[in-house]
Amino acid sequence: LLKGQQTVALIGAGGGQPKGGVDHGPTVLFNEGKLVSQIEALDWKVEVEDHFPEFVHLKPNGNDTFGILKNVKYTSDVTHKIHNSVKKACEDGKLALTIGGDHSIAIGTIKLGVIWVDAHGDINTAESTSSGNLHGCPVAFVSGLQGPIPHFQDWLKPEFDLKRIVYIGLRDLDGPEKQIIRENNIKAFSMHEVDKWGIGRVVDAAIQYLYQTTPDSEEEPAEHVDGLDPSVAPATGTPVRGGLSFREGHYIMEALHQTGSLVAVDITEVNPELGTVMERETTISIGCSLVRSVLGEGLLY
Ligand code: HAR
Repeated sequence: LLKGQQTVALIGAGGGQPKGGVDHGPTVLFNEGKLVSQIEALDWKVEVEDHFPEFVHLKPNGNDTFGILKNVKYTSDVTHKIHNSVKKACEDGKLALTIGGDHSIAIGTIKLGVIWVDAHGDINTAESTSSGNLHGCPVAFVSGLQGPIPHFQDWLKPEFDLKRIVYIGLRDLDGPEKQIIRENNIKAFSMHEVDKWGIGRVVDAAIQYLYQTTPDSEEEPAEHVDGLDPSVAPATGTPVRGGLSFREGHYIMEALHQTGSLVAVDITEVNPELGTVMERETTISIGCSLVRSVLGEGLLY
């Protein structure tokens, strides 16, 4: 499994949307969650590249806007750095594991075929967004649905083909996002399909689909803790009821491990500043267990 890779490049990220706290996701998963030793216990080498200290200096400011979009230069700077780190890790044959942060970081991490596990589609453009939050936009940015935007246009090549993304767990799309998904024929399994077919069949179909559309067959799952139901991952900025169960979330990770084709993983939207002490701990611990799961914990063969 994951042939050839022995090293996880653990990349700490942050940035994007204005609710504080989510930037601390990597720090709490590393320190309180003891993520590094958990990964080492699964026989992987770990190289940590925590960008958080640099991002603190970049700091968003109120004037950093483009139309309704907020924190544009800041998010561009952050995602550009993450992009370089992920690219380098993949070129060196390491598994790039990026810990958010919010999911604007996908602007920097997205690559070949992607399984996007989330309550949200995050495919808004500058025109369709009603919040102006960049974490609602990364899929539009990387695919070119969004035209050139200051700062991003200096480095981002919007070449991602929308045939190479599959959504799982959707249940909170904005009206224009539904239209964008339908018009572009994007493969999507909402919670309705998860209920109807069960997680096993949905994940099989998602993987099959990507093998057809992504001939080089390398995958990246982007698991947002808000894909999970808030009862299992409560400390997150945009919780939506009716999500994936604890086991469904882990099943996805195990099944992706089994493909042997993973190049990168993103875990995002853990916000340690939200919720009660217990909700915070539950969410940190599920962030860590999703990582262990995608590295093969829990699989016998
Ligand atoms: N659709 C809303 C917006 O564009 C909310 C997006 C929230 N996205 C995430 N991703 N939390 O995980 O603002």
